[in-house]
Amino acid sequence: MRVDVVSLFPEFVAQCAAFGVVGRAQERGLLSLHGWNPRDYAPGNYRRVDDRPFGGGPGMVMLIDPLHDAIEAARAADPREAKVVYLTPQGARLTQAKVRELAAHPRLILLCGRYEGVDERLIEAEVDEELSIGDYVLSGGELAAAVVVDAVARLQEGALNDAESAAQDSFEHGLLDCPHYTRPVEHPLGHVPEVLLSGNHAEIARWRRMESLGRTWLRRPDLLDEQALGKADRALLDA
Ligand code: 6GU
Repeated sequence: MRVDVVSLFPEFVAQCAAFGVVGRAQERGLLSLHGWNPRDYAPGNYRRVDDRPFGGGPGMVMLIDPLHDAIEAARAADPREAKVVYLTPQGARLTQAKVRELAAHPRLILLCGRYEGVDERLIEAEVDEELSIGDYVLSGGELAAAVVVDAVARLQEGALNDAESAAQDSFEHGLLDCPHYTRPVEHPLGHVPEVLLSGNHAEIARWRRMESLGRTWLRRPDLLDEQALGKADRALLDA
């Protein structure tokens, strides 16, 4: 898929995507990332991209035209239709379900705001969806855009190795992951649960599922909706 990032700091998002699974996805041609700086579309020697808010108040608001021209330049760079996503704390919360939906688009344009925000008319005219990555305030949308890029890149077919795909599967069940252990079996900090050394794959699967359910119950009970608990879980709990 192709992702265009419209930002005053497009290199920042590119750096976040340069390593690990996401960097490899780019090398494999599964993700192409492009940056567009609204400052390059701002006129005059000052290359102004923001101005004071009408009605008064603190901070600055990003101007319509430099953002508009940057978005249109990004659109024109590829004939496929792009979904335009504005990263803002006012957006709907990003979930793994939303990530799966975004990852299926051939193109995304991620719009990052700075300052107090973006002129509302630009959002109304150009933006398809507003997304937030959580209930806290960041200085700009760049970190959130990097989060979206990472999450959609790893879902591209061929981005993950077998081992990584397996780990992905367990989270896709909507529960928290189980604990993991590796060598040595005995360590001053403790030893590895016996069941994991038993070679009994059915028992190991049951233990892992129980740990996932228990952790989710304790840490994130909000995730334990009707859908997450299937017949297999009832069977586990009854056993
Ligand atoms: Cl998408 N942007 C900003 N500036 N802050 C955030 C956010 C986005 N999501 C959570 N906090």
